[in-house]
Amino acid sequence: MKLIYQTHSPYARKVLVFAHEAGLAGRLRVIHHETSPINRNDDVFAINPLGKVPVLVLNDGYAIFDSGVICDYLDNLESSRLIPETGRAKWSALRLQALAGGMCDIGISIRWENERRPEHLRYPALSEGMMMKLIESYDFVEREVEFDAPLHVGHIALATCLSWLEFRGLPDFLQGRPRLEQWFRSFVERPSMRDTLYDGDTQD
Ligand SMILES: N[C@@H](CCC(=O)N[C@@H](CS)C(=O)NCC(=O)O)C(=O)O
Repeated sequence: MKLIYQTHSPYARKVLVFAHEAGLAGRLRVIHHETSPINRNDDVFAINPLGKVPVLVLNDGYAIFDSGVICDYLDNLESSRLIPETGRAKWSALRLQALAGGMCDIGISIRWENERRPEHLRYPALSEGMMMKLIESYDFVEREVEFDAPLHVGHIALATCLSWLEFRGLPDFLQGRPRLEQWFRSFVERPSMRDTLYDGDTQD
């Protein structure tokens, strides 16, 4: 299978860390692509009309997106399940995955407002509103996440998201959040994280 990837995408890294943790990384050919809504990548559009990565291309050419669906697909290939099948464990894992995805979306919005958009088109009130959502999310994570539950997709999504926020210099999430700090510092030492460090910059 081919994983259409990006070395600085938190959504793509979530999939790759998931594959490492599921013992499937060896079955993926990882191919880096640059994407931006203002810099069309025809190869990506050929397999995803949204022009976004990650995309998993199966051996028969069928393309699967987005990152959550790819993780679900991979989870169904293996018996070592990282998405709990039923009950509160399942909803907690999927809810955390959704929160982490939303936090990445917010981080990207903040970067548009603060760096990517031409200066005369920036709107500080939007950036401030997005910052507020990020801080609310950090506090929710500190309060609510069961860090000691068996490893699941939500943990992977959160770690890859936080690591990206740190990589991009977005607001600190460790200060004053001791449960999160202890978990995150240990999680980034996992081989799956150490083998997939972020690199590069967005090409707009
Ligand atoms: N919800 C999607 C988000 C994917 C996404 O936004 N990927 C970014 C890279 S970090 C992208 O390719 N952006 C290009 C664009 O917005 O046109 C997922 O989870 O896979």
